[in-house]
Amino acid sequence: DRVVPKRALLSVSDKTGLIEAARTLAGLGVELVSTGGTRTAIANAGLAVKDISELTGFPEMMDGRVKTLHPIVHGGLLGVRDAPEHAKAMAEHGIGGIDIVYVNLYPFEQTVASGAGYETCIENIDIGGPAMIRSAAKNHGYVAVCTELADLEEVLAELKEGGATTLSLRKTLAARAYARTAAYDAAISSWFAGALGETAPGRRAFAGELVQTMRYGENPHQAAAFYREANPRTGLATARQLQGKELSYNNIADTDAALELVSEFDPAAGAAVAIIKHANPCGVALGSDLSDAYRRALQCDPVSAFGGIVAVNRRLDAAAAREIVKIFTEVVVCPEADEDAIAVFAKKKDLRLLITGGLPNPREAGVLFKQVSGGFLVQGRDTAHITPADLKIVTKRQPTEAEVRDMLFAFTVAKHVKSNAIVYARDGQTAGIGAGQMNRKDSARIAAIRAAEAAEQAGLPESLAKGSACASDAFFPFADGLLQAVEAGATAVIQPGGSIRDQEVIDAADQAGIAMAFTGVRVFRH
Ligand code: 93A
Repeated sequence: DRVVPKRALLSVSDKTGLIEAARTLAGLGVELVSTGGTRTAIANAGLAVKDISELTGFPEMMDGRVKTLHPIVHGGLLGVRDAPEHAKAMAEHGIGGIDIVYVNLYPFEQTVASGAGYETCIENIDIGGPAMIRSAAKNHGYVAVCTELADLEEVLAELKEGGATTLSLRKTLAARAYARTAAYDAAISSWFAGALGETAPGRRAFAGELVQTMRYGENPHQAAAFYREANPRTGLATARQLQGKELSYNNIADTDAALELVSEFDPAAGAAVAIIKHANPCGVALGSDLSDAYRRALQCDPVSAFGGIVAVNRRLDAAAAREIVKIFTEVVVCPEADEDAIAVFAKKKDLRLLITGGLPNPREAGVLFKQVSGGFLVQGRDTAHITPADLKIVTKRQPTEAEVRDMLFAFTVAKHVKSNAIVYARDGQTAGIGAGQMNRKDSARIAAIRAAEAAEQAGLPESLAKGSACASDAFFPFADGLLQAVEAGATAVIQPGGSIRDQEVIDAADQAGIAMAFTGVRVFRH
């Protein structure tokens, strides 16, 4: 299972770290073979390196389109050393085995991202590179294939330790290699689809570039990875992590939920903070500034906020940072941050700080995927946005202006709460959130309990839901859920409407003397 490498083929566009790695390989007695530019770089560093043309007997030709596409190269990569027939063919045709391959591809993705024209993009489609990667990966029984510097460094570490590569590492590298070539081809096909004006959502399904493989997924026994789309919208995929451990699968999912929620609130209109736990918000608030918004968001459910994820909709300042670090927080995500805010977090080594460079646009069209057994569902993003003009007041009592503001705020939050969702909100602050229950009445009841407990914890005389607006993500099928909201202290209700028992629910609202608005739009989230 151990292979003592004699020859390595290096052919890289990104030459970062190349020389040092080449020097280590040479020092370990491995012969170096390279293509034009890579060979020149290595030779200029004073290392012995063979030109691929010396091996193939052919010059690089056609503007480099054909450099490594030759049986001498692919025979050396694919030959099964222990198979007598293969060994015979190798000997007969003068094919020497290649034991290590380090190839990173023409930068197609970067070329597209730079806005390059059609011809330039086409010229940056690497053919020989992926072919070598795929050959080497197939023959991982003998060949170690590296598609990025970190891979080669793992190989070098094994060589330094035991003078050979192990089968287990070669297998891991092969899996990574095919992930890389798959992502590369996906980027090409996705770019083509765009260039041809095709917008079928399925086209983008596999257009992912591997960002990170994780130690595990939702649970420790599940493998996981994070992929970035070829041209990602601003958000999690564009985030830069300034500190803290690597993000886990759940961290990424929750951070995304936090960011998508907070981006609903226009930063020009006010500061907003969302605290997320297990994919649901446990507190969301607007405020005079981010510190104020954070304190108000925290007040809704300080118990759940512990170990939560905080997203803000504005440039993060030091005062808000000082508020946030008062309790344990897993991740803070913001569009931008002041230097002194960053300095506050630096003292909390475990906290991950992410800066996205902007907010995702909640109105931007896009697609969502959900896997089902043997297939996947595709749907458009939920870009629903309700304004005062969309509201149909169905009760005798008209809502006050403040109630309308709270209704819209609560409904916006409800859009980001797992169904069945009930959200009580008052003065731009969530008072109680009921998420993920199988019936709406239970969600209303849980939200009411939260609002009462939050008041108790804050030493307030009455439930935070007193005088609140209550949002429901879908219609109330019966009056019971609405009555529950009334009992909790809501004076206004916002819901899609559309139940066959709407009239029953409207009558109950009139009887309770509250105001109710229909949105005509449902915001389920499962
Ligand atoms: O144009 S190619 O598709 N044809 C080839 O035969 C070939 N072989 C290696 N591109 C090819 N490569 C790529 O050249 C490698 O994947 C690498 O990205 C690049 C390295 O070229 P150089 O060593 O001249 O800088």
